[in-house]
Amino acid sequence: SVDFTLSEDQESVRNLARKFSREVILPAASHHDKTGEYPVEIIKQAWELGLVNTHIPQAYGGLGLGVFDASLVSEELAYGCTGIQTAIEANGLAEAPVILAGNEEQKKKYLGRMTEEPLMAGYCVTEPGAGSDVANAKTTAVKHGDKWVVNGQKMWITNGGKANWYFLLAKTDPKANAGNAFTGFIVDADSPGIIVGRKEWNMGQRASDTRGITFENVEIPHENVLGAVGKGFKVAMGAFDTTRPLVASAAVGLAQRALDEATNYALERKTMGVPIIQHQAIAFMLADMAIGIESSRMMVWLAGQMRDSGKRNTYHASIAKALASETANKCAADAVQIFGGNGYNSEYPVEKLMRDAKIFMIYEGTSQIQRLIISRAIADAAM
Ligand code: CO8
Ligand code: FAD
Repeated sequence: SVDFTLSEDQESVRNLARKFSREVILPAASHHDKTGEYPVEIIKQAWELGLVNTHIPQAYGGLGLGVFDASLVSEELAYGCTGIQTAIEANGLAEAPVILAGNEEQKKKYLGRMTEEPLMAGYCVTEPGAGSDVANAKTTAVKHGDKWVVNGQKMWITNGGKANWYFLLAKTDPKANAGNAFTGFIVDADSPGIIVGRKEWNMGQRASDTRGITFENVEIPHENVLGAVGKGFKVAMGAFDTTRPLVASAAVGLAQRALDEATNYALERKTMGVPIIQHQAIAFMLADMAIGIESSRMMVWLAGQMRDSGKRNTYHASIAKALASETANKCAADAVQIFGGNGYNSEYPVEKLMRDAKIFMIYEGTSQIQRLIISRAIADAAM
């Protein structure tokens, strides 16, 4: 049977996130966008409410929310500001490989501390020369006794300058195929040899901290290997099955915000003697936004529900991610259109939405990479 009615617990966590987002995140969004200041106080407050690290299992002090429930939270947080939401959810991305592949000690140590203190974490996979093509990443880890020595460069790391620890993907067998060449590690951010780059000044989501990280002879104890040596690629990819639906839900939150802003504006603004919402050209743009939002949210819920029930959801996660991110871009661009000249100006909220939306088609796998994954699944199913 299929039932989309939310339980009382789900309603209550969604309402908590909604209230926090509208009362705390949304009013501060413009400031953090203009200054690029990292939203430390907001993240602390969100952490106290249990809205950060939502996936950490109860055994390690977290709420242990599934992807479906977490998507209700991330959509709401994103409604207020996707820059702030990304900073928060990047913790979830760093934690996902630990939840998937970590042993008891690693989970206690690294997940446990996230629920004891408002700390941040980062996921270090992308490099200056390899983003979509993860298999081409060059950072190496070489074993010396009971330590691994890491050299290389990571790029575009969210929470790069704020993290207490990183998930790191490094090549441990350069001659093997992708599935056997990489190992996942947990790295303490204060390890000697880690050089954190400058904060990148991006088109949007400026509250989020994105940096390059250089590893120069960084020593990692063997006990920080995540899962089996050589099997890190699947650990890194497996995390996306959790996080791509959540990135998609954040895009839905942004799209919903664009629709709400555009609707309110269209009811107020008058031309040719009537509110512009009475021009069908405008009203139909709102209708198209709703079509995109409702269908994207359903795909997020499906991909999340599949993950939570233990089904392989890679194909559905990619559909949700591509659909929601492209919907967000269309909705934000149409909201700017509906606002006319005001839409192009930073005194109004929608130009920020348009700048913030673009990254959803790039990070966590570009729209082209989602189509690669989807089309490979189609071909596999047909064979
Ligand atoms: N689960 C388990 N195993 C997997 C998965 C998966 N989802 N996907 C692939 N594998 C396995 C394959 O089965 C294969 O195994 P085997 O060797 O045993 O057959 C092995 O991994 C290699 O897979 P492929 O042959 O498919 O590898 P390819 O190199 O051909 O292609 C992709 C892989 C799909 C192109 C992959 O490299 C990819 O997804 N690229 C995009 C990378 C990406 O998404 N990067 C995002 C970085 S993080 C980020 O952007 C964070 C943004 C901020 C977020 C904040 C909010 C969350
Ligand atoms: P490329 O891979 O060089 O792609 C360039 C273009 O070619 C794209 O349009 C792409 O879609 C297309 N393309 C590439 N390969 C194919 C193909 N096979 N078929 C068709 N088209 C193709 N990474 C992390 O590891 N951790 C993070 O926390 C993180 N946060 C990020 C935050 C921000 C703000 C940004 C900008 C990036 C972040 N990333 C992070 C990196 C992000 O995941 C990559 O930028 C993204 O995966 C694309 O990789 P790339 O930039 O190397 O582009």
